[in-house]
Amino acid sequence: MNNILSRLNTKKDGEVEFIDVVSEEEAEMLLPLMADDLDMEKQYRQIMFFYEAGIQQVTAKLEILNKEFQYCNDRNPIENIKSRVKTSDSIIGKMKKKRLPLTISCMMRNIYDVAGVRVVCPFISDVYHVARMLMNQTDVEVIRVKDYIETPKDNGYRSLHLILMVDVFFSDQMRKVPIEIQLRTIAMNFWASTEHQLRYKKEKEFTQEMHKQLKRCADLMARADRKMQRLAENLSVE
Ligand code: 0O2
Repeated sequence: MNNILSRLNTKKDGEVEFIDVVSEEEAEMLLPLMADDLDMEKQYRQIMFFYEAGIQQVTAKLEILNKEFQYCNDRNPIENIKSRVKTSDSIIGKMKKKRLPLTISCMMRNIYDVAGVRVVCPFISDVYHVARMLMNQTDVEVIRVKDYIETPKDNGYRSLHLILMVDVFFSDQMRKVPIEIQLRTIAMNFWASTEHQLRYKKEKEFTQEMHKQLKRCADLMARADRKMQRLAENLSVE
């Protein structure tokens, strides 16, 4: 059995060392864009290119929606867009946690957030408006919606998560690329970004009290969002 990811040796600085090559059979099945005899490093780059192309496609769609809204409403429903391709370390960590075999085919079938786009909007209504506009496009297939705004996580995390399959046209074929889109307000993003930094301070113990305080901060952010939403509605800027 080919085990590509387990043969990627990630060095301390996050760089990936490539040790082996994938079989012709697996390359053909999973990566139809590739020539047969590419070495491991090129194969890994090809896969990441596939996801990056998906990110570019979604980002372009979002930018068009943002501009169109701007022309009609004199304001932007998107504050900023950030994207990333998951590091090999992070992919391997997630697959190990899910007890999945460390193969590329398994990664492609089970890990939907290799390509991720984060969209930050001013108001809650913008989050849902942008999500609806995106999901209604004919070359986009909605695989999963997790609404952590309607139902926040226990720790207070709020965001709207979509998994979309996006059609991307390459020189000789169309491929469906899975992308995770996280949409949230500026306040939700402030909380999530700072909470992430605190949680990853590994030298310090994350106590129950800290957990409680963070939950309170999340609730404060949510209250601010609701107030801003009401103001937007009163001023008819939604
Ligand atoms: P990173 O570095 O952001 O990529 P799945 O197997 O994907 O269905 P999972 O991973 O539980 O299950 O998916 P979920 O809950 O829909 O979303 C996971 C991602 O949401 C995380 O990615 C974070 O980006 C974000 N997220 C979820 N919960 C929290 C939270 O409590 N705080 C913060 N700051 N972000 C959160 P990763 O994979 O953890 O990492």
